[in-house]
Amino acid sequence: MPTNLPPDFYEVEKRFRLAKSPAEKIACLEEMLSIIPKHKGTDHIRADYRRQISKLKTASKTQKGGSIHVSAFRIDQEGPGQVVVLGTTNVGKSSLVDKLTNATPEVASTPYTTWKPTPGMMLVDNVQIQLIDTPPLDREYLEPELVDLIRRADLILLVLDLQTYPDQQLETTVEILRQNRIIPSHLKDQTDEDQFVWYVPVIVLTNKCDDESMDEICEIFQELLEDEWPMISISAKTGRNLDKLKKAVFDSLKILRVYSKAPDEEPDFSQPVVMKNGATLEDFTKEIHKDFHEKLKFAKVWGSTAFDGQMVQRDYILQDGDVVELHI
Ligand SMILES: Nc1nc2c(ncn2[C@@H]2O[C@H](COP(=O)(O)OP(=O)(O)OP(=O)(O)O)[C@@H](O)[C@H]2O)c(=O)[nH]1
Ligand SMILES: [Mg+2]
Repeated sequence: MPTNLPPDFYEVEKRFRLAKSPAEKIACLEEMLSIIPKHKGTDHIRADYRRQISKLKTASKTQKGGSIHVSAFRIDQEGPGQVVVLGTTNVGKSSLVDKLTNATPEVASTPYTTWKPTPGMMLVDNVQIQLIDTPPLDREYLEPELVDLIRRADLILLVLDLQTYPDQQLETTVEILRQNRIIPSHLKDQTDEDQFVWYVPVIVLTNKCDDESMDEICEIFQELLEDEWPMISISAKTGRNLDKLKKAVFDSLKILRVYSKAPDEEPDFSQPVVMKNGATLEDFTKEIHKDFHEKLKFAKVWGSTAFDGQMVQRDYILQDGDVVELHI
């Protein structure tokens, strides 16, 4: 990447990295193309942006053309993972997604309200995590595409209504999942079937634990399960323990945040690059731009396992909160 780029280029580039839709991405790339100085040194970058624009345009045309059926159950991952909110009817799945994300799924006291999944983004500190509200799990019928969605998920939030036989709901839900060869990953050791099954991490949420008066029932329920399940009691209605839930989701996805900075500048802590635990500096350069990946000379890191400004190699394992300055 040329070093003499105007500051507004970096602003647009940041927006591009955060852009969700193809249209937004195309708009940012076109803006970057108009800002970037036109000379020999930038030829390959400009060509790269043009290629990306035409790819995105072709992809969106194919979708608009109507020749491809886009199912409501096919939800592209946004952010570092897909978290599926599951449970039997009326337990408060839609209420939870409504409370925690920018989505507004329908909530109603009557059963079987939700009939298609609705994704929304939940802000945890400075990271947007995708939650998906789903139709109720039912012994009678389970949409095959919902099964696929669950199998692909990075985490299941299994919602129970604490006020209506939560033990039966848990049993029903786990049985339905098992019938579809989906096993909570913490039960892996107790499972004989190790072929053709999908292990997905699960956190049980005992919902409708609106205030202290519900704590006793919740504790009894927890004891009943002998701490076998990762469990948090929450209230989608009053917001109880939702911060605890957000932290548990973040931890479960096993992710870390890295901040890039230019020499002699402060990092922007509102714009992390989110990576999987165990990611290296090499992986980080790929996220930023292929030029950094190919031409990296050295990098300086500020963070918990590096002393301030320490020079590190490509195999350096990044830590949550690291600030990285790349030099090419
Ligand atoms: N008291 C209390 N009621 C809640 C809470 N969360 C949801 N509800 C109520 O429970 C009912 C069902 O809520 P929904 O969010 O529609 O439940 P759902 O699980 O999405 O239901 P389906 O779409 O049918 O599967 C509504 O009347 C909500 O107001 C909660 O934390 N406390
Ligand atoms: Mg619903």
